[in-house]
Amino acid sequence: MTKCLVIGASGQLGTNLTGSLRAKYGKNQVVASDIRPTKESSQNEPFEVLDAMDFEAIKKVVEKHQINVIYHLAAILSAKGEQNPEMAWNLNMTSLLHVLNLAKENTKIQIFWPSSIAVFGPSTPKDNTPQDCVMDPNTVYGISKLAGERWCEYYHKKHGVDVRSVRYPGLIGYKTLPGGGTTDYAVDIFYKILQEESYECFLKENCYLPMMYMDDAVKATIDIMEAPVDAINIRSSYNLSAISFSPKELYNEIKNQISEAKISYNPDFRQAIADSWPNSINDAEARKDWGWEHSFDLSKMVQEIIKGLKEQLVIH
Ligand code: AKB
Repeated sequence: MTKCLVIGASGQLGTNLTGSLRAKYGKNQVVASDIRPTKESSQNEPFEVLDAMDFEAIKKVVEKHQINVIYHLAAILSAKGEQNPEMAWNLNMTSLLHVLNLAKENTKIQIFWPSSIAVFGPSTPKDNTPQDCVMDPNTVYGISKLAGERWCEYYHKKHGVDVRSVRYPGLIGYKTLPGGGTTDYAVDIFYKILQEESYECFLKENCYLPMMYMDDAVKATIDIMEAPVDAINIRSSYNLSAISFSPKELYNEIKNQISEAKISYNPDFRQAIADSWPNSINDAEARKDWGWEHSFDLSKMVQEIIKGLKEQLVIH
């Protein structure tokens, strides 16, 4: 019987993933955890306050709830990581090594750990970026994700740990706000346009980045974890792709539905991060090995977000 622990359950992906895992396996089969309780955590039971930097605390929660699957999502993302590189490196690496070491002690525990398109860098081929190519990340977040991928493969080969991973593109959802990423503009734009009719974008209008709607990201995460063990041929991390667009294309799609929408561009330090990442990703291996397919294109995603956010913000 699957019993999951989600570390970082109050974050953007964590909130959505926890909900879907509970719908699938049952509420009590999925323990949510985060560094501090949130307003909602009393309705989010089972919930544990858990510091991902504390090995003994993670071990205690795993033993208490007899966890056999850990989704370790806690991390500092690209933009925030550049403000405090040492803290980003420490959190991203130490917490990953804690869950890998736990699974090394008990190989019945399966691990999901997210990597990112941030593992790529300025010398990486920009278009249709292959699974294996030059990787020279120049953000601390990207460096930690690339190092993390090497650790995952190492723990699988040396210690038989069943760790699985995907390189997420920018994730776009409306239920929870992202925090500290470079692709966050693609979420912020919806809130600002619905509330204030205009948005000032921190990236250039023609800056293409790989992106994915949250429902697709959750589906990919559950699909890779449920795939038979011999289908998983890549133990570092799989390229994963859905859509690629620029701020201008996203804005045009939103304007089709909200004619008053306005945008201006004022690129900041995040532009250099975006410039170092691919425009689009080749995810043939994920499609071949475990049957990955995305469902949301740009227009379907925009419709879904505007509808959902209007209900959430009570705008008519
Ligand atoms: C970020 O922008 O830092 C993240 C990512 C692409 O991993 N959304």
